[in-house]
Order: sequence, then C-alpha cells, then structure tokens
Amino acid sequence: MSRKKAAKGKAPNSSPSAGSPGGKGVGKAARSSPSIVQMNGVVHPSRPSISSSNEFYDIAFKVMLVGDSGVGKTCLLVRFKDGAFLAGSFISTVGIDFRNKVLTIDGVKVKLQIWDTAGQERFRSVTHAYYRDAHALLLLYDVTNRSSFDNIRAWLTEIHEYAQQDVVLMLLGNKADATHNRVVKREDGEKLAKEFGVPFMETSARSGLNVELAFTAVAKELKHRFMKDPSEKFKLHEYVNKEMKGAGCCRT
Ligand SMILES: Nc1nc2c(ncn2[C@@H]2O[C@H](COP(=O)(O)OP(=O)(O)O)[C@@H](O)[C@H]2O)c(=O)[nH]1
Ligand SMILES: [Mg+2]
Repeated sequence: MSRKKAAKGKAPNSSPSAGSPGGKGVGKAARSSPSIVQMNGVVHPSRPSISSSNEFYDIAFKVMLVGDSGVGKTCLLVRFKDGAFLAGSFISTVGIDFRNKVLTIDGVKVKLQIWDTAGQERFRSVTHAYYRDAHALLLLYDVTNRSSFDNIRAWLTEIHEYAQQDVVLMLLGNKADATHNRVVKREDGEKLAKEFGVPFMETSARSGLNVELAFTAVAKELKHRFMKDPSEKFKLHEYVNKEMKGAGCCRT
C-alpha cells in the first residue's frame, strides 16, 4: 500500500460537510481537492498524504463524539490527541471542531479525524449530517451524572435513525476516576451496552484510563472492515473485553 500525502491542515472527507459541526474544513477540502478518491466512504487521497500532525497515512476515517453536554467529550479528545487533561469549565462552552491523529494498526497508518460537537449537544440540536458522515461514533455518558446515562437511550435512538447502518459504535462511561461522585455503576453501563449490542468500557479523560484503547479499538475495527481480509478475523467486542482495564487499575 502506498503512503498518501495531502496538504497540511487539509481535512479530506468522505462526504460534503453540509451541516457538519463548524461547517468547514473537511467538506471544503474534499470539494476543492480533485485528488481525493472515495471508496466505501473511506478517504484515499490519490497523492501522498500527510495529516495535520505531519504524519503519513494510508486510510482515513471520521469518528464523532456524542453524548450530553459536560460528559467529557472535549476532554477525551484533548487527552487522546495531546495526552493532557483540561480541567475547568471554559472548555465545555467552547468545544473544538476536529483533531486528526494517525495510529499504526498492523503496519497500516490509519488516520482518525475525530469530530467534537461545538456545544450543539446542549440543545439536542446535533445536525443529522453529523451522524451521516461518521464511520464511528463514541457515545459518552458521565458516571457521576445519572441523567447523562438515562439519556443514552435517546442518543441511541437518534444514532439508529440518522447514522450509517454499519457505523462502528462504542459506549463509554467517562469520569471513572471520580469514585466519590460516582452514581452510575459499571454494571449498569455493561447491562445497557449488552442490551444494545455495543462494546462498552469506562474511561477517564482525567487519568487517561482506556482513552487510547477506545480509539485504538475503533481504528482496528475500521481498518479490518476496510481491508476485508478474511484471514484476519477481528472481533471488536472480544478485543475490548480483553484489553479493557478497570478504574482501579493502571492502563492509560
Ligand atoms: N473527574 C473528571 N472530570 C472530567 C473528565 N472529563 C471531563 N471532565 C470535566 O468535566 C467537565 C466537562 O468536560 P467537557 O470535555 O467540556 O465535556 P463536553 O461538554 O462533553 O465536551 C470539565 O469541567 C472537565 O474538566 C474525567 O474523565 N474525569
Ligand atoms: Mg465539549
């Protein structure tokens, strides 16, 4: 597979960005760049590509973060991208548009373009195009906030209605570090995830617990689906269950 390269800061896309959060960047780049080839909704720049972090990549996917306001979507993204935790309330009102990160999965450079809602989720007005463009969705609740957990069913209804049928979906119970304020038990999250047949893990943007794992698992699933190599069986549920660590343990 040849390595791809694109202009720095350009964000190739699988579909036009109409209605995407921020409404800029991804779709614009795709429309203005005839070099981008699309197959199965996966981006293949036809010339060598380099992500905004100056890393070459082979394939690219869009991952979206969803869930109630305040559950830690922006912090999770910042933790994954920059390895830092942003405390304080200012970030919850601002939000960011997207960040790119390239992961190497079995020798293949997989670029994840991870989209964060820019506060629209406060008003439950996340545009439907936001879901439609997604190859993967990370659905978050906050283990210290019961209503964010109760709202997961409503989010799942939206997702089933508007997202692509084969979207890779994972449920994350964030803020697992906040043991004293916890109101949602881990088993509750597991039960709900089982009911809907989605992989589940608890995460912490603060400690880093399972953050890398959540994104890596999604990247692995997307890469395996794309490669469609029958000799390389990959089971997202099994991988997550094997690799996941509890809040009391050590994985970051
Ligand atoms: N203890 C703890 N606090 C977190 C965690 N993730 C986010 N927060 C805090 O929760 C608040 C909301 O986070 P934010 O990322 O803005 O949520 P968003 O609205 O879903 O994007 C902020 O004050 C964060 O510092 C976490 O893993 N643990
Ligand atoms: Mg946010």
